[in-house]
Amino acid sequence: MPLPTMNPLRPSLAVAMLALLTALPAAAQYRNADAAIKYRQSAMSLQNNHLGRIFAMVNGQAPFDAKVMNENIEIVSLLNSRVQFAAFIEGSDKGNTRAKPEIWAEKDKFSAAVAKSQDDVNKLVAAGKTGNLDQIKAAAGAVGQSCKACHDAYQKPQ
Ligand code: ASC
Repeated sequence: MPLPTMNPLRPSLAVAMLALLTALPAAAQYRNADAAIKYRQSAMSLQNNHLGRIFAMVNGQAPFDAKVMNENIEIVSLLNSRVQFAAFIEGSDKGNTRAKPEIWAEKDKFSAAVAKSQDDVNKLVAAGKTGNLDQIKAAAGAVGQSCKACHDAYQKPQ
């Protein structure tokens, strides 16, 4: 009996498989919605901590040290660009979370707010590299404002 010949993938099937491959990991990285909620709360907590160290230097409550400043900016940048916003997966609007349903209902607006925050963090990274405290101060202020704008719009009050 001849071996069945493999049909080349139909383009539509290939596209569907690609879509599945790229869509799967986002949800599959978390055991369930609660795990995604905990993950993003952990990221938020770390961002708050490292932003706190940045603001302490910017506001003169801690001595300015460019190396320490850049280490903290680097951590915020990593969390903001790769960690924090990966965890707002479908179905994680319910549970022990202050995330408002608008995050999922107005995805484009939320994505724009996320992009703005990442843009501001990128500017802080650039400012950090200059080592100039005034420039860092201005850029950190903008990051603080975009954090606040997003929380005002998308975080239920405590
Ligand atoms: C932080 C933090 C925020 C912002 C915001 C700035 O460090 O956790 O949410 O800065 O408070 O206004």
